Amino acid sequence: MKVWIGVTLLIAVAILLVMSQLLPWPFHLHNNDTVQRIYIGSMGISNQRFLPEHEDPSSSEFTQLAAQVSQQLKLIYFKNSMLAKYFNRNSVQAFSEGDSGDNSIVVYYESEFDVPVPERTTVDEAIESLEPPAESEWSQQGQGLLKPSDTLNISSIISQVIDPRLTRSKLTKRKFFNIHVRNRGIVHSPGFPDYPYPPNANFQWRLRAEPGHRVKLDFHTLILEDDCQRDFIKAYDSLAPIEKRALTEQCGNPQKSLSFFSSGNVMLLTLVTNEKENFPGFEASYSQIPLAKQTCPGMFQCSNNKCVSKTSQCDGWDDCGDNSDEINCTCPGKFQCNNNKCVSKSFQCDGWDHCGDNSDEISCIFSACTGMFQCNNSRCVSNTSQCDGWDDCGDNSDEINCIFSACTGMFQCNNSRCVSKTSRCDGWDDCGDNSDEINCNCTGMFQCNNSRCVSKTSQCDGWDDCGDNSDEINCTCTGMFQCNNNKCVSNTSHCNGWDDCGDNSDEINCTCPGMFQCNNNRCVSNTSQCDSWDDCGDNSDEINCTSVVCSAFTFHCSNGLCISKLNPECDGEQDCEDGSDEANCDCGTSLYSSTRIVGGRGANVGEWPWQVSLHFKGLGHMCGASVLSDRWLLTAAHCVQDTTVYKLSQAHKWEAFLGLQVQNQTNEWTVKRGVKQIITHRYYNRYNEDSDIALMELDTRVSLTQHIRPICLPSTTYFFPSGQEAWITGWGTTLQGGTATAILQKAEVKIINSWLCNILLNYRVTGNMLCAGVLSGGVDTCKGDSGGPLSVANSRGRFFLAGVTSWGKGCARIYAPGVYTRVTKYRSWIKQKTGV
Ligand code: 4AZ
Repeated sequence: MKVWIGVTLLIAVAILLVMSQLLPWPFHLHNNDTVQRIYIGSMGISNQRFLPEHEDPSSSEFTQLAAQVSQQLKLIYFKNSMLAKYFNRNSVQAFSEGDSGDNSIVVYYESEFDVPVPERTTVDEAIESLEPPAESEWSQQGQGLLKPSDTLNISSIISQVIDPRLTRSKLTKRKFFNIHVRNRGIVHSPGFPDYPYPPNANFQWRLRAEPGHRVKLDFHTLILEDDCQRDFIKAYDSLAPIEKRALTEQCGNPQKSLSFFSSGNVMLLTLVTNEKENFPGFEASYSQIPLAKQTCPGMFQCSNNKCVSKTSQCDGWDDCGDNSDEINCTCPGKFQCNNNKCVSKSFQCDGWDHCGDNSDEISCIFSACTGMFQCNNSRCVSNTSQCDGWDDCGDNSDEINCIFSACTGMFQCNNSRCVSKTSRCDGWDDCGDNSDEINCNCTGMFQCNNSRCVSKTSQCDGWDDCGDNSDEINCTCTGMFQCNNNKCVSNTSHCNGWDDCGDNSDEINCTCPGMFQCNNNRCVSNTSQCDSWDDCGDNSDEINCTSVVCSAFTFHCSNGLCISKLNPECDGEQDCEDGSDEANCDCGTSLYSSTRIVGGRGANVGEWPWQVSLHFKGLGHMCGASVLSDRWLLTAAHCVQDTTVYKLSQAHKWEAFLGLQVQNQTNEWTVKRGVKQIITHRYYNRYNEDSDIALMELDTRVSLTQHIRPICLPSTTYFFPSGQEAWITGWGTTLQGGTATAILQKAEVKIINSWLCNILLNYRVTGNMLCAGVLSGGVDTCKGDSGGPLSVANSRGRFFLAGVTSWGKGCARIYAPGVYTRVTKYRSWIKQKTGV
């Protein structure tokens, strides 16, 4: 075992060496053994008055005072032999009014040191424990360096090593904004809401309220990358990014409302981004509020004036909600975590996260675990933990390189774990390394490559019964056509224009000698081209025709002429001579049209601005709808049919919530409206759900914003091909028979061929319906989603309303796609009733 510990240590040292070359510049190694370390601090000065000129770094007042501060800081450092040895330079960043009356000022500065690697912690500690020198000390210390008149009365000092993410060498865009918070105003990330924020940026907004006031910052929108190590915003109760003064750090798309208060009259907001994936960013409003008088007797008063128990201070939890109970903390005799919690020093580097932010487990230098096994992550675990089949270390390092021991009465896995003998060859990886699933026998059955046993008839039936497709490889199809997925289909299926294989392999490499080959590979007569009939079934014989007769497959320009281009509307190119294909295109875009968000089922704020939640008074959310204009919504007719108990057809009983993301969480951008009238399609058939479409007119118009925007309506001839990706959204149930969700959900589905869908749904799909879903099941709309949109993006990323969520055979079942009202069929009706 010693050999292994030795090797592990060697590897660890090698990794550390390699890592040191990759670390951001403040920690870059200098002449082999020193690192540059940057400390950021603030200092209260009680014998200097803050002047408006001190805001301007180019003013003589700024430079003069900055020089004095640098000089005096240097003297403070020089009192400590270690700091004196490694000090490099100071630079003053900003000044603000002091707390203690007119004649005081606060200075914010950076100090740079070149520190030998082993001394980093000692220098960090020395910097963090700096105390303001007594006035009398200057006369001895200064010794001619400072004239008495130059001496600054330092009342407080706070300084700390800078967050390394703020000094990444790639942060090429560094910008400061000075904002006076006298009147309410807006601060937003560059480009918001039209463009994503820039990469590799370090933007700092310095917010200054009038003396005797606090700064209040309220976020309306915050949509950043999910990983805070990459992109984040951070607000500080200071004008400099001092960790101990951090009010909050945020990334991703937090759902809660975010409001922050400073304790004094300044606040710093920073946005730091890396080179990868840029998101819409943030928008926040700032204002100033007068400092409140003491109102929390016997308790701690938060900056937002909330009263919390005194024990809440510096306990590592944000009890105030604005983190003001967790700033300015010190931990005498203890280890101070990055979140300011104080934990015992013995918890440092013990392999467990006592801080809650893991800051007690980073920057650890490996030490020995006497009499115990040392994990690769430095944790010490009992020697018996080694090779017992369980990951006691947390990084599995106690379970690698094991020499096997016996598992009495059980099966021993290759990773040494013992599992029940019945785990062998049961098709499940009980060992965790699949060793219980190899070398299996399946008597009378087919043995899959993953060792599962399946019926012999499962072989070559076109379905992956094994789970690893091994029952579908090496198949031969005698007298039939063999698909790429090894399914056998009739020879006549080859090149018949239909995807009989399921993977379309019967429809590729087709030729049509002497005939016209359609895009779906079907062969049609040459005379079928441009005859205004869709002979191909995918209209490909009717596109790119020079002279076109108006038909069901052409776009009708407003001047009466027709063009054959498929879906020409709002594609950014003028196709009609009169430009009518590009008119009325202020629709179908969202905050997300320039960035693509993948993963996660919860929708982001502003991602589906046409989504509406329809509440029936007393019952809450019942159905979805789509915004068509500032006055009209489109929903499903079945949502507004009277039941024996509820008069759902009565307009005044409905409330429409626009710009909503989380049910019952309204905010500045959500709008609630009553409904003036409901127009149900007169051919709505409650027995087969044909014409399941209804319009709702709002009682008053809404303002269209980035959170409330119409979706584009497709023209009568707009074509949504099978296989095209579409998005379903809604607050409906996430399980059949389950409850509705609070957060708006989104999922990607595909348009399903109507002919196939009709077969799957027992011939109940009419021409006024459109199917969409995932044939393998698991993704679908369900109860409560009805009336909501089926949104499809065009070539320019602009969303068109392909369908209105209508019905289905249960929800999310295999081979049972959802059914949507086909909006193209109702385009003229919508125009006639609403003018939209
Ligand atoms: C419903 O009950 C419902 N899977 C809506 C859509 C679907 C099924 C049911 C489609 O409102």
